Amino acid sequence: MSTKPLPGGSRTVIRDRYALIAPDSHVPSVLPGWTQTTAHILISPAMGAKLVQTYFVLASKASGTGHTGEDQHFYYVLEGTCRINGKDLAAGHFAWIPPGSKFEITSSGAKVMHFAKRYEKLEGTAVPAAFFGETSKVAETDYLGDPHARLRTLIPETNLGHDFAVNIFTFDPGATLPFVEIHIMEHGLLVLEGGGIYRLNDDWHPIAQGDVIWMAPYCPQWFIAKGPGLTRYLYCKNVNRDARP
Ligand code: UGY
Ligand code: MN
Repeated sequence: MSTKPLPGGSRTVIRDRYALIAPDSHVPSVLPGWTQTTAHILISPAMGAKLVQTYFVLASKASGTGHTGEDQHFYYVLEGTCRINGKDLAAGHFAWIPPGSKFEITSSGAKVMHFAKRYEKLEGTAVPAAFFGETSKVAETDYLGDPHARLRTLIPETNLGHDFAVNIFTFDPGATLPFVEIHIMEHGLLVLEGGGIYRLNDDWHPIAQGDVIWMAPYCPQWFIAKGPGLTRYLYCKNVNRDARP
């Protein structure tokens, strides 16, 4: 049985305050500096976001080079292996590259989720150095006291030099966000596994692995995980700054 939507149908919706982008809607972009790579720019300022979230599919002999400029970059390896600025990374590994830095990626096959956001300097704090990490080495903590909803914080938010969080949420079947959140921070999100029902603004959407969600500031948001297995999503959030425009 096919899971493809009927012609002319898709779960993808683009609204003023949020977007849900299902994998069947992806269209590749050609990006300068990249070879043997398919880039899907899924969230961007063109839809009203302040961040850019891009899904890269690197084929054999793929490479990408460039400069972060005023942005910081976060790379999360979903599948395969690649080398970023001299460091070998496998699935579940990640890299944070500061603004004002060169980046160089090579691979012979990988799928990578990329977040970019303009870095906001805070008086009196240093711009952090580039770092690399592995999801399995980051401890999980219960989210607001709920052992069935657990969070891994991949960027050390306690360092006020960082203005960007990237976290992985893991939900047991039936676990929920504890309340309908409304906050000034913006999110970009990728469902890594599992699924459930996401409330976005005044709409409730079924979501599944591979879905990407953009939540604008103040977009009401809530989630319940379906099961039978775990649900995990990777998401980013602006933090540690006065987020007023
Ligand atoms: O960090 C957060 O704001 C998180 N609880 N939001 C979310 O998962 N939609
Ligand atoms: Mn939130």
